[in-house]
Amino acid sequence: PLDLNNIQGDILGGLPKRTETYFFFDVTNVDQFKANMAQFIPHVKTSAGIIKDREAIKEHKRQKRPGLVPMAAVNVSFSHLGLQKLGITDDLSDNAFTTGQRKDAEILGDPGSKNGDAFTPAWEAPFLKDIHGVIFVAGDCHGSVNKKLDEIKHIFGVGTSHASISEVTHVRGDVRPGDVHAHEHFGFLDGISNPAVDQFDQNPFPGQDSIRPGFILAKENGDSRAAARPDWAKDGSFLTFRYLFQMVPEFDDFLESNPIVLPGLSRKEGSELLGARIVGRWKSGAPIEITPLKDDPKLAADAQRNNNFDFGDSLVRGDQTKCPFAAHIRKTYPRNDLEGPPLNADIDNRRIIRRGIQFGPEVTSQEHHDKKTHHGRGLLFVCYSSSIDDGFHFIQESWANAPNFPVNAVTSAGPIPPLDGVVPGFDAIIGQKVGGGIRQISGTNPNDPTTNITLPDQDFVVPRGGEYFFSPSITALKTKFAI
Ligand code: N7H
Repeated sequence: PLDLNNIQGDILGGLPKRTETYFFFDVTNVDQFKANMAQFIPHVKTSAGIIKDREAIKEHKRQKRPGLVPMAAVNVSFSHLGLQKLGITDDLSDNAFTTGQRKDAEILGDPGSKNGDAFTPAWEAPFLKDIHGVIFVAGDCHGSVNKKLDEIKHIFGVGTSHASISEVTHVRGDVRPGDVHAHEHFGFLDGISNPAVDQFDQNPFPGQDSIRPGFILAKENGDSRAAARPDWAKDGSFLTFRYLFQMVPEFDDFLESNPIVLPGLSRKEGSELLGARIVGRWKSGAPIEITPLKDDPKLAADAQRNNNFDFGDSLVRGDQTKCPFAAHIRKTYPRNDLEGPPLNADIDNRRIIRRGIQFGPEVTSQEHHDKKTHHGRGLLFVCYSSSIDDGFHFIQESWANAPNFPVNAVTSAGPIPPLDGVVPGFDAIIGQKVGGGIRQISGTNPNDPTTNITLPDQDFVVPRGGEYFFSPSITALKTKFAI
């Protein structure tokens, strides 16, 4: 069985949160840092601790107590530069991690500028600097989180002459207010589909495929790179952080200006349908593969049904009537497009566990009126996997950014022949136009799956920073990162 006391809590379980602060730091005094770590490690919330927290939250609800359970949970993660700084030279066997995200940004398709061979992404200044690690604190309210973060900063002497780390920057995420608290800024319910991890998630929901723990945790069953990795990497996981800004008024304007025209649909319903076909789910969370023409909030709220679908053998038939190939959830987890005949591919190594949180204010009436973003908002995207090369990096480069995917997927019998006239196009949510090609998606109109729609030049999601990290086990923290 997995040792849940040894695994950081955000990986399996997820830190319960209404707000979360990511504190990015550099190590400035290695010996002092390792000494401070001994005091810090007891603060790190484990996956076993998360199970207890969940029970406390359930009990609080059962007793109908007012408000939220006060809590603040801490995790820590290190970049490749951070490991180097600490004198940890073992190869964790992941190219993206070793390269670092700033250098990987060109391949990811992030906007930026080139000077000779050197590419500089158009990111916020702090993320262009070296970052050694990130300490993040999640909790029920700003008060709880700030208090905990102050305690942690105190341990490392931040801001004093005996400091062992210095702040590079910090960013705060907050779930959205009121009814939309579980929805991201475009308005869609998030956090519905994550893989179930064997030995942790005991009762997966229908359609929530289980994967072996080694696809998320290093050196566990399923980790194809296990042999190449040092012993201390066991039960750690790679954390991908992306600072993603969302152009919400522009996205809304695009939907409003391009409603899908179908008999019986009002213009507003046509716009909602376009949004649903771009994402693959209605704003409620209901999957369009099950309910293609009309939202179904009851289905959306039913965990037994809201993930229980796949895209069938539609690839063989070239069918995107119910859900476009380019829909965000189909691009990022193509289910039976690859797992079904004729490919029968195993894509468990492409699964990621997502743990994001929103940042920034609600859209103001001024922005709505101007159809233009004036205030930064979006998603602090975080995901875990036992390989960034196979997980986030691959999904972004080879699926979301690739107009032909999944039509050009290669089978053991060779590539699938192009479907008649169908080039699926980019993932309109996160796909980036590498090389400046025209951004199109097909299949937005259920009545005419081959019609293309051209997306505006301005991406709806704009990356403004990020880094790749490794979240070590508690044993590794004690033996490699502390004295
Ligand atoms: Fe996505 N969105 O609001 O449109 N995502 N995502 N994502 N995403 C998902 O199923 C969104 C991003 C995945 O198993 C939902 O829980 C936005 C990145 C994967 O069926 C919604 C941003 C990557 C899934 C969104 C963003 C992914 C998924 C449906 C950026 C990885 C699960 C809710 C601002 C490269 C697919 C749900 C499955 C679901 C949105 C980013 C990947 C609504 C706005 C960078 C694997």
